[in-house]
Amino acid sequence: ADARPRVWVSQPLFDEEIERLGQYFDVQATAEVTKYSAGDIAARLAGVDGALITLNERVGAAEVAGAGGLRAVANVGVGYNNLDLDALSAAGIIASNTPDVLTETTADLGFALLMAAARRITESERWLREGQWRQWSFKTMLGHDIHGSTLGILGMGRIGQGIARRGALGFGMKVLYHNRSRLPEAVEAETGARYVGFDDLLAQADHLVLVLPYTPAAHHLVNAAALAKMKPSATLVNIARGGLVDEIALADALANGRLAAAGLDVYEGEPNVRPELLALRNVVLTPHIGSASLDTRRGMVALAVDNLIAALGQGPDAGRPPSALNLGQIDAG
Ligand code: 8YV
Repeated sequence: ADARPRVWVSQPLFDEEIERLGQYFDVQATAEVTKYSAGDIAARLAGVDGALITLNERVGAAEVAGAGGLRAVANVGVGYNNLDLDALSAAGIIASNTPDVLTETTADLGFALLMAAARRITESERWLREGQWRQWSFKTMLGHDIHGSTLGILGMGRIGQGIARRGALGFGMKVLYHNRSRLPEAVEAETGARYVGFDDLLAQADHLVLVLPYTPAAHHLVNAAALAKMKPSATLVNIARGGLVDEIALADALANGRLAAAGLDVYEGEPNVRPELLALRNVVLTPHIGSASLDTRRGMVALAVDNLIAALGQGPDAGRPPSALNLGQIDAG
């Protein structure tokens, strides 16, 4: 019998990182992309000391109730709305995520969606491929400018700040942001962003990017009332979580000329995308690829592995605090 701590890895990741885990742990790897029920997750967690999971696996009170030996859950991803931190803390389980390593890659995708939506790039390509480009015309695919326009950022964490820099420094945009709290003046100066209230952000933005964490309080923050405050010429980009947007209201605004375009990487019912959105030409849809560059995905898994090694007190990282979300909240017991 192997006396080393046991670790479950919920999805196929990178082989070299599984091997690295294998230096310290008895690893239960997963060979195929797998969809788990809550019961499946509970059963897997019941037999291990640690778990490396993705946004697809929800871990809360029910999933850890029978997992007496579980001490650490490492989430591969910066967003952790799939974790019930209170339940994990109460059970003495260290939760960690992968901030920083994905910041610039995700900010890049936010900008790519903004540009594709405002300049109608995917719509143009589809039109061309459909053989509709029979004659050049002066009014073909007129979009809205990015340079010199006003960029609104809702949620000014690391990724929001990366988008602000791109807008201010690269495209000469006026950058406004709204956030739970105002940033220090030095950060505002360095990112070129100015703080405004939520309604002012909606009203003034030519392009609005959502980069805030999803919490129940933020559910459908961008609803019909919020969309009505935006300029009809505006674009909306969501690279955060689908639940932030009322997708029916968004599809309605896009279909009826109350919003020019949208770029979405995340959806309420992932991986299912609403037919109302699929039917629209003025929305760019990507399958949750914000952090999906090869280097960044490698970096995320490496950090999650480091976090697990540290949290379970193994190897050279023993004693290093993992990028933990709830260390201070755990009752030692
Ligand atoms: C990941 C993400 O693909 O980091 C996040 O919050 O949404 C993405 O980068 C996902 O979390 C993988 O688990």
